[in-house]
Amino acid sequence: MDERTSGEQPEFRPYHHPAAGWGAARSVTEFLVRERELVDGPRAIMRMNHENGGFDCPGCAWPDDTKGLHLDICENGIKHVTWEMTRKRVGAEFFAAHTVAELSEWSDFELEDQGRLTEPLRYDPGIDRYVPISWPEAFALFGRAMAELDSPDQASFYTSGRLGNEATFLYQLMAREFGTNNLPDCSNMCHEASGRALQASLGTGKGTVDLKDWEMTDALFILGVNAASNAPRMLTSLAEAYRRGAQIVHINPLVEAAATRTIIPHDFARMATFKATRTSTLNVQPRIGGDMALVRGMAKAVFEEAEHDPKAVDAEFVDRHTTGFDDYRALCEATPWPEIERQSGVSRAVITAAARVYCEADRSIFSWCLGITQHEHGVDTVREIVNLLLLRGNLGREGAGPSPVRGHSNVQGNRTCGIDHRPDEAFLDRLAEVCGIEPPRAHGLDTIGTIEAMHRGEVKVFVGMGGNFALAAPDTPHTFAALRKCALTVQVSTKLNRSHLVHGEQALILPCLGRTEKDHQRGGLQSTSVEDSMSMVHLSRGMKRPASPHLLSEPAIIAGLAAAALPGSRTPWQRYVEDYDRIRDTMAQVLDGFEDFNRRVRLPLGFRIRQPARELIFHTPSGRAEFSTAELPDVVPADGVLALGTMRSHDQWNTTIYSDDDRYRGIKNLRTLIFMNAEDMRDRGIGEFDRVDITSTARDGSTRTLNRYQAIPYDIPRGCAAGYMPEMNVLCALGDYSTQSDQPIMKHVAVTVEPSA
Ligand SMILES: Nc1nc2c(c(=O)[nH]1)N[C@H]1C(S)=C(S)[C@@H](COP(=O)(O)OP(=O)(O)OC[C@H]3O[C@@H](n4cnc5c(=O)[nH]c(N)nc54)[C@H](O)[C@@H]3O)O[C@H]1N2
Ligand SMILES: Nc1nc2c(c(=O)[nH]1)N[C@H]1C(S)=C(S)[C@@H](COP(=O)(O)OP(=O)(O)OC[C@H]3O[C@@H](n4cnc5c(=O)[nH]c(N)nc54)[C@H](O)[C@@H]3O)O[C@H]1N2
Ligand SMILES: [Mo]
Repeated sequence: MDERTSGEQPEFRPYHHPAAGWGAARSVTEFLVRERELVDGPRAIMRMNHENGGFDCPGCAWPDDTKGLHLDICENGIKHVTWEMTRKRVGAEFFAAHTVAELSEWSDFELEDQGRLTEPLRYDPGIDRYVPISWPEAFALFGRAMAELDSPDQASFYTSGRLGNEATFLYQLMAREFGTNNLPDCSNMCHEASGRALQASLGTGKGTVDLKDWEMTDALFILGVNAASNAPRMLTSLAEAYRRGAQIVHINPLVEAAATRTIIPHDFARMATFKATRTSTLNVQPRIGGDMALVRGMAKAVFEEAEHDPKAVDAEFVDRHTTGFDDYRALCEATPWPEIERQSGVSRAVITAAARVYCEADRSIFSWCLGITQHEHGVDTVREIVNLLLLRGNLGREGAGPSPVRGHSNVQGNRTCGIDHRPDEAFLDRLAEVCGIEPPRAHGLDTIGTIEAMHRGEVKVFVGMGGNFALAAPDTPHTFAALRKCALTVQVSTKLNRSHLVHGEQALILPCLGRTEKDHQRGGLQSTSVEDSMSMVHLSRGMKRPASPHLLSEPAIIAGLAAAALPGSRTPWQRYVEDYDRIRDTMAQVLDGFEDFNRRVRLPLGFRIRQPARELIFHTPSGRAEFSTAELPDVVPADGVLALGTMRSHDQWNTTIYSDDDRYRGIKNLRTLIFMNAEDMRDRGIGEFDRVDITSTARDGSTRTLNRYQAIPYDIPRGCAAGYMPEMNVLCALGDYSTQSDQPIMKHVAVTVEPSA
């Protein structure tokens, strides 16, 4: 696959400038020029994330500024929107000119760089090419393949977190009416651990805070997120917090750009004078996987503090709202400091300093992303974070609580609206009653389960509603082989990607409208709704002419597929598509918190889904917030082994690579790299840019190797290493998923590194 060499020499020069600011402005301009979008790009960008009448930035799930700030945009959001709005097109002539075998040799960058897909395509095995097919024929082909299945569970329906709420609802309805809960989604690889932990601790799968809380908090603890690249609008909140005198503690094996200084994107005065604001008051660098021990240590320090200051623990809150406190205190007391230091990789002095910040703050927020979740013990770690919050009553009041940073712009909405392979009974009951279907009750397959079932020949039809399943999932060759065993693969996409080339016996590419584009249906111009990381639901309306007249909206594609697969269905598929208000009316009856959906979603900022835990109502077995008491896992790698975390560069969006640069980490023209501690390099006789072979060993003892990567000495704890997804998925064994969350362990891969022969 991809060793995209631009021909230019790789460079590494540690980055000392503030995040965002002029570097970001220059990068955006270069990008707009390359995508030939100088005219429409800026106009569209001004319409992004606006209350009333704009479209939701498809970039990330960070909430929109509520103060009507009319330039709440960021470098990566702009790149992401521009990527969708490119003028380049990939149509029938292109596919006539290239066989799939030939395209398989192209890099992922080259594939997406062909531009927007323009018409539905079917794979023709006789000529190994994709050829045009009409929409009705495409739907009929799908219907025939579905009719041939022996059981509904032989189909699996993947969602990437872009899909709007209305399409999401139709998609899960189609799957369940057909008879399966096989609804894998990208959050199986992302925040499954957060959802399960918060559900167990607080009886809600989501965070409880919103942006106003961020504005009021005294202390922010940011764990395992590279905000400057992946949630850049968080920089604004960090800079504002710093200016107001709040404490900001970053917990990350790498000191990422957001943990230093920033010039926030719309702060023109500061852009002009190059004045940066600090975005950190303390940086703590645990070893990879060391967060749970670190948080346990902070809790232990809080208990120690409580010996001379009884107010360190909020006894009244603990008493009234929680259960399991005594066991948790006993566990913290029984966990010795040397073990905490060894497992976290952080000294007692530093852990105590972080705990002091926590004790001195009246209100604290803990925010985290993949650095916490993509581990074997991700659920336990999130629960440990909640334990620490509960100790000081940091829940159910302003400026305090848990705040996971979600990934895709609507990944949280997907789950809310029914994408869940383990749906709860109450939801299914309501779906049955309102929609007149008999949904299956058995749990379905998630992402890993789907790949395993394809291998066994048990899943034969795969539908990818967005995303790039082939590259996003772990164990690349193994996942490819699984997809190739399918009878039919269907990809609903905006651009050409690897998942189109790694296909089943039959294959369809169904091109859809992007979020920036006008969606005309019989009932007029349609909007769709999305939910951000902080549970705000609001409308998004495209304003650009569609990339091609042959595109359909995602709801229309789902309705077409559903009608073909469900002959005799009484669901009014076409009526739903004519006017999305009708979908919303049904959703209002099925989904908790969506009452009066059509009216409330049209309020200027939309509406916030009620969060019971925020109001100290806990849908847990005990009816209280529950402390957890898990043992600390052993995360210290064996001698000679490194714990490798796979992550994103600054210039990529998951499987979409914009360039081979990673500005904030000082990298140019290189993705096939591994960041290592300088002493770990010296021990192995490896110098900067030296070629190395990286070998992972899976739990089952099998090994996987990437050859001729280049080593970069980096400020990362000994025993830890980092490199880029999706390339490094080759090293992640399919079987190595968390026993707690079923999430692939993408941040803690055991590897050995040696100089290439
Ligand atoms: N521009 C852009 N924005 C994006 C995306 C994108 O690809 N590009 N992707 C979106 C998606 S789907 C998601 S889920 C999010 C992902 O957002 P992030 O979670 O920021 O994603 P990663 O790049 O995987 O970075 C993981 C971070 O965790 C740190 N880390 C690794 N291991 C550990 C650990 O053991 N402990 C701690 N404390 N930290 C650790 C890494 O150093 C890194 O800073 O971003 C979303 N936003
Ligand atoms: N090793 C490793 N692997 C990882 C991760 C990691 O940290 N490490 N992170 C994981 C995470 S958090 C995630 S979320 C997954 C990402 O997994 P996915 O969501 O499956 O992948 P993306 O790269 O976001 O998908 C990009 C494709 O989506 C399509 N697309 C874009 N916009 C639209 C649209 O509006 N509609 C439709 N229908 N299609 C559209 C385009 O064709 C584009 O090629 O990757 C996971 N994989
Ligand atoms: Mo994600």
